[in-house]
Amino acid sequence: MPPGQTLTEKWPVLHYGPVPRFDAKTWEFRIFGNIETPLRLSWTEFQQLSRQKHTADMHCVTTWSKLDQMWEGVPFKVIVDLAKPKPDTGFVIAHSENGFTTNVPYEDCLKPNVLLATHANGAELTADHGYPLRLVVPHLYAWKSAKWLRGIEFSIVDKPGFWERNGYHNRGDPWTEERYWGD
Ligand SMILES: Nc1nc2c(c(=O)[nH]1)N[C@H]1C(S)=C(S)[C@@H](COP(=O)(O)O)O[C@H]1N2
Ligand SMILES: [Mo]
Repeated sequence: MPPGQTLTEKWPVLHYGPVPRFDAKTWEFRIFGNIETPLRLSWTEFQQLSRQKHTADMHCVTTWSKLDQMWEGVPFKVIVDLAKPKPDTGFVIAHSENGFTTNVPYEDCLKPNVLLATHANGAELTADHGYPLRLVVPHLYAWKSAKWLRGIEFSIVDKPGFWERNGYHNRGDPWTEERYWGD
């Protein structure tokens, strides 16, 4: 366990704001920014992308950790191969419903267990946990694992997101307790 974390058996729900409704007819996924191939995918198209399963622990900055989450979804690498980010790409900005964003260094997104997940522990994500799609960056605090994901932006410059502008650390490594701004 990372320092200062406490094990939880149940899976807490944590986010700011309301749980959005999903409509497969109007949902689209945008891949944009500093890339060769901007794309918009419908829900049907998104579901045809290749998939993987990864088991990983989940660490929330409020000190709970949930071990051995089994995630299933589209590896971040699949998005990179479609998008073809330009060599000066430094950051990834995850865009979710209701304007929520979070920023992740590009190289953190290239770790093999970073997923755009549709399933957790063998079942479709529930609405509370991000249905139909969430980012999972297991080696950073869970606020980087944006629920209700609607797009991925590749950027040269960093763009701190919702929690990062509200006091959370810009990167959020649980092993070195990068919890809050100034840590
Ligand atoms: N869209 C969105 N995603 C979000 C958040 C949020 O406020 N909005 N909160 C984050 C935080 S702080 C945590 S700890 C995890 C919690 O995920 P869970 O509710 O599935 O446990 O979601 C993250 N993803
Ligand atoms: Mo969190």
